[in-house]
Amino acid sequence: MLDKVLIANRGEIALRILRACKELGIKTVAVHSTADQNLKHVLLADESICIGKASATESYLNIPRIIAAAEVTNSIAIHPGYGFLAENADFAEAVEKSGFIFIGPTAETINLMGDKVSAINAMKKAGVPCVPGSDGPLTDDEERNKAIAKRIGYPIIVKAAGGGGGRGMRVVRSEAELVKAIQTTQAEAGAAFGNATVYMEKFLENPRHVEIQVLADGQGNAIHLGERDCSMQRRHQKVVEEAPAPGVSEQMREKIGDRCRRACIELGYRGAGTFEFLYENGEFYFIEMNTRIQVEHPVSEMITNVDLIKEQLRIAAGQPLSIEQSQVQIRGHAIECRINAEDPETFVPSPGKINMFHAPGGLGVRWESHVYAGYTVPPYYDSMIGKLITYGESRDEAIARMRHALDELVIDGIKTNIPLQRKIMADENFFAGGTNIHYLEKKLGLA
Ligand code: MV4
Repeated sequence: MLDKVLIANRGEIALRILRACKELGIKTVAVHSTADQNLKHVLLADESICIGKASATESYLNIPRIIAAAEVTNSIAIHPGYGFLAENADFAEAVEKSGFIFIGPTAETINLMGDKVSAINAMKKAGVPCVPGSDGPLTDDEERNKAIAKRIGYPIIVKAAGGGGGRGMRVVRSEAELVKAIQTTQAEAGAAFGNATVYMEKFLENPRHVEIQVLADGQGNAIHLGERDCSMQRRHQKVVEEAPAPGVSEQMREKIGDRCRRACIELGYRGAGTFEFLYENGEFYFIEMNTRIQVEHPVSEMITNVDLIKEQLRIAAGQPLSIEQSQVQIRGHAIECRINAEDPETFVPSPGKINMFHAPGGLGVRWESHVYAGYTVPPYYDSMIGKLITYGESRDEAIARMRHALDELVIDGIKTNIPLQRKIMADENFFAGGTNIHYLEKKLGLA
């Protein structure tokens, strides 16, 4: 096993990684900004190092500082968590060139998936179903672009190859708008991502966001752990996630999961990964692959009993996967509510000191958070301060547990989105299951 792991992240995911390391007998190094010396995982780690000022660019995004911290602590490997440097190929490369293990895929794989055009091409080749599209970058040939759009059929969407996660996209509903839309998206993409490459897809009007979790050891073994439905979102920020996705049958799951599993083997993928799909009328359409552990990984853990972080650590240590596909059993249902320090109506961040704090509990209730009574939520980072996950034998049971767990959870002194989560858990359409990516914004009167 790895002797010592440096955790290059903060908040709940840093604590989650620390717990997995402790279970495996791995020593831990916490790196933190000047604003984060009182983070729970910093206090619990074997060693901790301040790597810079509060601003993320000076600390959690500062590659030389993080590598220097790994050097002075004799760390073996670096876990990037999610966000920050998790999908930065230059970081993965710098880590490996400095003689440490990057807990994730190779820099080459991160680059391949970071360019959405090359990711789609690789997936198409590997037999993963994709959205009908341009199958490559658009050129400056206006007639060619019009012909592609005509073949796909309007409405289409123009997307930046360097974008992803909702940045750099434009919907086009008729040929009259096409040329200008491509030019504008190219200009924006060049400015935002330093890459003006754009491509085209059929625009799906009312899809759900369903993603497949995979694990691969880079030694020829890969498994899928079923799907998650992440359609309950606002402005590309997920609010509620669940697994399995309502209405996805075991046969559909096995079919799409096997495609993802085989693609991992064909690509030589290593680590945890997520295949993002749009799901409409019973069909899956690949859009992007995430090469990191994701915020919502616990719902997959709850229905499979596989510890995804421990598997990441084992894979990084060069061990083969501890389970094969036939041992992955999906059982029950799990729901995750993201808990944010923000105004539940305006979504304005609400940092500050937590006075009273009570964690929920009981059978099938999991609280993933670094916060405690007396903790001050700093204003410099993401407003997510915890994740409440419930498990049940059925979806109804998971929802019932979430309702009472939200009632038990007390975070006093700052504003949180707990009232919004209670509203969602009381929503009849959420209860019915299968709402699409536009549902929450419509419910809130924002779309
Ligand atoms: C789409 C789409 C409809 N059709 N692609 C937004 C985030 C990025 N990952 C891809 N996105 C979308 N791509 C086609 N061909 C609609 C979206 C989309 C979306 C996707 C997932 C979750 C939330 C979303 C919100 C708005 C739009």
